[in-house]
Amino acid sequence: VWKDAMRGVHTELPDITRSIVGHVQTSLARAPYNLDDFGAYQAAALSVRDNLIVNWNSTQLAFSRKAPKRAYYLSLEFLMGRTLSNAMLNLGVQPTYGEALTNLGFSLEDVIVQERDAALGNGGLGRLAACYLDSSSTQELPVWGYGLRYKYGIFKQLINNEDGSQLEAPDPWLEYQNPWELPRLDVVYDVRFYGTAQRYTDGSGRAVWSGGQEVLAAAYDVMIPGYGTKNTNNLRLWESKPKRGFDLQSFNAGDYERAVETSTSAAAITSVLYPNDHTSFGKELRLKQQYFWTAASLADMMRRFKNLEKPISEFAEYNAIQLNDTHPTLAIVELMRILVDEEEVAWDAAWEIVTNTFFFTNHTVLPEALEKWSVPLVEHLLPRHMQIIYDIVGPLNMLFLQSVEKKYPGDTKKLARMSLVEEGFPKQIRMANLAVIGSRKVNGVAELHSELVKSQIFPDFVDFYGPSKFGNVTNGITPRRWLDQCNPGLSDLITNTLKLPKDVWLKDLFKLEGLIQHVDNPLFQRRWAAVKRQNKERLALFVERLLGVKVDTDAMFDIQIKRLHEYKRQTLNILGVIHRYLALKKMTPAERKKVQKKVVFFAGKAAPGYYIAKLTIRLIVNVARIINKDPDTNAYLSLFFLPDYSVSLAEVLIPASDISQHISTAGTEASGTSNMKFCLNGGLLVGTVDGANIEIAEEVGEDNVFFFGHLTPDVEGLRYQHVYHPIPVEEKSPALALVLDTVSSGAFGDESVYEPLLNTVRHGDFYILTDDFDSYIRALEMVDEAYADRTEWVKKSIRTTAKMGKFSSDRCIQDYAQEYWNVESIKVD
Ligand code: 26Y
Repeated sequence: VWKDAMRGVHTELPDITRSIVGHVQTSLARAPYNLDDFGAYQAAALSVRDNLIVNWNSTQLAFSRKAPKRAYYLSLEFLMGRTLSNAMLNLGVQPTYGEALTNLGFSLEDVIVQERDAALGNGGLGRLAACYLDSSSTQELPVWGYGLRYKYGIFKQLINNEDGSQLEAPDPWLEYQNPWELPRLDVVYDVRFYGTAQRYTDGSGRAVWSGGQEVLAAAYDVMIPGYGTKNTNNLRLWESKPKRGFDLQSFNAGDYERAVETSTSAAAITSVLYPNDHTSFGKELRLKQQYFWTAASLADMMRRFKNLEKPISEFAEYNAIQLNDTHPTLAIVELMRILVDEEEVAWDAAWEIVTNTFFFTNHTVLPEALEKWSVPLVEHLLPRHMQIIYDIVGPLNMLFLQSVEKKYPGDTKKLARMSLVEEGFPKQIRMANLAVIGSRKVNGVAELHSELVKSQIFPDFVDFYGPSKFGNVTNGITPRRWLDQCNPGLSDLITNTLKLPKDVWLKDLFKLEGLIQHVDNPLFQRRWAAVKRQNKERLALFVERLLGVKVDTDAMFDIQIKRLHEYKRQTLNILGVIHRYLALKKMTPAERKKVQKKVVFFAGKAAPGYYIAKLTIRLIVNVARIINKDPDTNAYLSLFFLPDYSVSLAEVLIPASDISQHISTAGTEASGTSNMKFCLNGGLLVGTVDGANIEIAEEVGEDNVFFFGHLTPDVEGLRYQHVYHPIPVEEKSPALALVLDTVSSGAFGDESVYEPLLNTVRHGDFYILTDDFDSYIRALEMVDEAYADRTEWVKKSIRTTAKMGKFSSDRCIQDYAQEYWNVESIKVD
C-alpha cells in the first residue's frame, strides 16, 4: 500500500498545477483569486520543494544503505543566490512549471524574481562553495556541506544620495519563511564554551573539560539537487540557541536582565555573517562561530559514523573533510579532542586519524587574511583546545616539532617560522600552519596561486613534508547556473548548434569545443551576436528601472564586478575611465564620432570598515554623476555603479558583457571565478597575468584575451623601488599624473575627500598602479580596435565560450573526489 501510494517527482502539467494550487490553499492558507506574485512564488517553491524532498529522502536512504566513504565541505560561507529557478532547472521541470504558472495567470519570470537571495557569503570563496555543492550532487558524489544559518546575510549596500558613499543596512533574509530549508528539530547538539580543562595524570594526554557555557546547535537542512539526476545532497546549516530559556537562579534573585542574557548571547553566535573578507580582526564572536560550527558538524559526522558500527580506527576510511580556507581549522583540534578524550584513542593513533581525514584549501596569499587567534582568547574560550594545540607541537607530538628539530638541528629561525604559536604580545596561534600540519593535502586554487602557496606562504613546510603534500585544483563554476540559467538564449543556440541534448553538454562542458567548427558560419555569428544584444537590452532595461536612465546598447559594455579591494584595483579602472573622459573632452565633435562608444559598469561591496575601498566607491559614483551629465561626451562614455551586488545581479550583468575586467596586481588574486563566468558567456577578458586569467588564456588562446601589466616576479622589486627610490608619477606616467591632478582639483566634488585614496597611488603604491597604468590604457585601446571589427569580435567571443570546458566545477569536484578524498559516485535510482 505504501509503495503504491508513494509520490514520485511531479513532471506532468496537471499534477504540477494541482500541486501549486494545493499549496496556495493549504500551506499558504490563501484564496487563489487574490494571489500576488509573491504568493505564487511561495506556492511554486513549496511545490518544487516536494519534489526535492522525495529525491533527498531517496538519496539519504541509498547512502545510508551503501555506507560509502563520505566527504564533507566545511565552509563558513555559502553564497547560494536564488533557489527556485535552479531547482526547476536541475529537476528538468522548468518549462512545465512555466506553463502551469502561465495557465494560472502568472509569468514565470516575475515569480522567480520574488525570491530573496540567500547571501550567506562575502564573495569568491562563498560562491565557490555553492558551485561545488551543485557539482557534487550532479556528479552523484556523497558530499555534504556544513555551514552556519546566519540570521543576517551579507549587508545590503545602499548609496548615499548626498555624497555617493556606501551605506550598510541589515539583510533579514529569513523575514518571510524560507521554503528551501527543513528544520530538523531532532538533530541538536550541545556545544561548550569556557569552563576548565583538567588533565589526567596518567600521561595519556586525556583531559576532562567541564563547566562554562553550553549552547545548542540546531540543524536546518537545505536540499541540493543535482542536474539531471535524482541525487540530492544536503547542506546542513547550524543555528545557535540557548540551552535553557533562561537562568532560573538569576530569575529568582530578581535579576531578569541577567536571566535572559545567556539566551541572547547564545542566539548571537549565528546572528550575522562577518562582512570582511581578506582582513581578519580576531573578534571573540567570530571565534565562537568557528568553534560552534566545527563542533556541531563533527558531532554530527561522528554520530553518522557510529551508526556504521565500524571501529573508530577506520574513521578516515569513511570520512574526508575539506577545510574551506582556515576558518574551520578548529575542526582539527576538535576531532583530536573527541578521539582522545571521549573515544579514548591513544594520542598518536588519534593524530594519525586526524591527519588522514582533513584536506585544506588556501584561497589567498594576502598576509592580512591569514587568521591568527590570540592565545589568551583561545585559552579562555576553549581551554581544552589550547592544551591540545600545545600538545600537537609539544611533548606529546613526536611527529612534528621534534622531528623538525631533528631534521634541521639548530635552525631556530626555521623552527620559529613553522611553529603554531607566534611569539609576541599576545602570542598568537597561526591557523594556516595548524591547517597544514593537520591535513593530508593542501591545495591552492589556480596553477600560479598553488605555486605561490608553496614558495611564499609555506616554503618551510614544503621543505619538511616534500612537495607532494601540496597540490593544485584550479577553481571552476557550475555551467547550470552560470550559462543555462542566466543566459537561456545562448544555451538554446549552443544546443541547436551542437545538435546535442542540453543535458549532455551541460554535464560535459568540453563538448563546447564543437562550436569551433561553426565559427566561420555567418548565420551562426549573427545569431550569436543577437543573443548578446538581447542580454545587453535586458541589462539596459534593468538599469532603466533601477536608476531611471537609458543605456545605449550599441555601445561596448565593459564590466568590473567583485568585492572592492585595493588589490583588485577598481581604482585603476576608474582612473582609466577618467583618462578616457579627459581624452574625449579634448576632442572636436568630429573626432569624437570616431571613438568607440562605451558603457562602464561597476558593482561590488566594500567591507564596512575598509576606508580606502569605500572611498573608491564614492569616487566611482561621483565621476558617474559628472560624466553622465556632460553633453559633450555622454553619447560616447557613460558610467554606472550598480548598488547591492549579489548573485542575482551577477546573473543579469555577466551575459551582457562585451568585455570584463580582472586587473589585480600580478600575484594577488588567487584565482578569480567571475573571469570564468564572463568568458563562458562569450565576454572577452581584459586582465593581468594573474590567477586563473592565465589558464583561461592558455585555453582560449592569447589572441582572445587582452593582457597587460607587470608579471608576478617583478612586483616585489617595484615595491622596493617605490619605497627606496621613488620616481614621481609625473615622470613615470604623465597620463596618470594628469588624471590624479584632475581628481585633486575637485572636478568630481570636494577636492580634499579623495586625497587619502590618491595618496595610496602617489606614495608607496603598493599595488603598482603607477607601473601598470600606461600598459592598461594600451590594452583598452586594443580592445577598442578589436571591437571595431565586429565579425572578428564575434568570432573571438565564440572561440572563448568554446574553450571553457576546463572551468566546469564538475571537473574540480572530480579532481577533489579522486585525488584528495577518495570518494566514489553512487547513483540513486
Ligand atoms: C579571515 C577572514 C577575514 C576571511 C574571510 C573571507 C578571509 C578571506 C575570505 C574570503 C576569501 C576569498 O573569497 N577568496 C577568494 O576565493 C576565491 C575562490 O577560491 C578565489 O577565486 C579568489 O581569487 C579569492 O580572492
